[in-house]
Amino acid sequence: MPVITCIDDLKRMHRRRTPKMFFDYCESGSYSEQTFRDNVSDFGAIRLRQKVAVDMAGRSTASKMIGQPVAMPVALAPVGLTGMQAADGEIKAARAAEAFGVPFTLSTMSICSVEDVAAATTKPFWFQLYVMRDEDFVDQMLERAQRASCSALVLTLDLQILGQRHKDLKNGLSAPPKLTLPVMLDLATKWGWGLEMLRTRRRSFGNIVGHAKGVGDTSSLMSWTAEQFDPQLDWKKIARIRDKWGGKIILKGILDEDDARRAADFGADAIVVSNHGGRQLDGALSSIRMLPGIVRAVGDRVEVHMDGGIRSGQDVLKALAMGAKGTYIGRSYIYGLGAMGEAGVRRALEVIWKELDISMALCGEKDVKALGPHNLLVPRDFEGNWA
Ligand code: HOC
Repeated sequence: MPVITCIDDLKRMHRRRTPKMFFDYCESGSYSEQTFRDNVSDFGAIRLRQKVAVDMAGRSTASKMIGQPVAMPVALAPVGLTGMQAADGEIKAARAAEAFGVPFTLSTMSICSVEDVAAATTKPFWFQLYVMRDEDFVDQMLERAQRASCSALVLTLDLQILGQRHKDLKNGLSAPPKLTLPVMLDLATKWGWGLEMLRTRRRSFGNIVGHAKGVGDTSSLMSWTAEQFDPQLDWKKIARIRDKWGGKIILKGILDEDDARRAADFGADAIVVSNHGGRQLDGALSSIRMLPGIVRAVGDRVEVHMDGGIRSGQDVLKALAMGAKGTYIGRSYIYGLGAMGEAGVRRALEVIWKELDISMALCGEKDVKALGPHNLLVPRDFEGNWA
């Protein structure tokens, strides 16, 4: 077993172990992938301010996200097709998150259904929903998430239409994979993955099969979703969903200060500053670059979270110091899942937690809630040169 010291180690193992089409699904952005790359590289432009001779005993990363206690302010983001990275992937990720004490968010486009995950866990998780034209589907999903005792609804707003990811088209992404010659040659080297997949019955879209007639694989799902994502999404529709849900609601995909102010007026419990991991509007600025302006725009009127590009505890520290009250990791835990299943997700969380804890200490901070701009060195033009 190789020694795993950082998220990149898990990524290398994930690449070796998982079919190319699913690794690529995870490791891609839309079109030129500019925004996908910027999400990661812009974290590198921010530096941490080192402090010495400060009492570091009794540090704490514990905090709250939307009022719920978390071991560290890092949730597992909703990721489509997680159950294709490893058999029963959503269940494994949810269990790892539960054991660690951080929220798990189940995607509408998951392989394990909301009922599967509820049956395999003991604490409430969060459910992510797309706004679809088919109100019956939306309402049924809300009811299913309510029955599963999900403790927050994460409503994705930046996917009214699917951004094109070249790799998925070139690979013929499907779930389960269609057995073309290149796929079979690839699977021949990924037999551990294949054996696990043969042992589970969950190989298609658990939340959708049964509702969308004829939708059994990703190619059909692509057409179904292309028709279903609601191009006429507006705040009235968001309000309808909020009223039907009646619980905590997090609006995900905010990248603009006016939109953030609108979400605060709307009364969201939190917003997620996000460009969908660089998978939607290619050319949008990175989440971390947009975060400070959005935090200033909304003040304390709504809790601000962020996702996009977090690959280390240092990145988490930077986002929190820039004003986020919570962060999400997507690819960072998917690498772990693809590498080692549930143990890999746990490992990803441990790596990030340890990096966060040690970096906090070296910045002279004992409490994650006390992080702020005083911990950072940010280039003067970090925000301002993109007017
Ligand atoms: C085949 C799935 O959030 C993503 C997901 C949404 C995918 C919908 C179609 O891939 O970014």
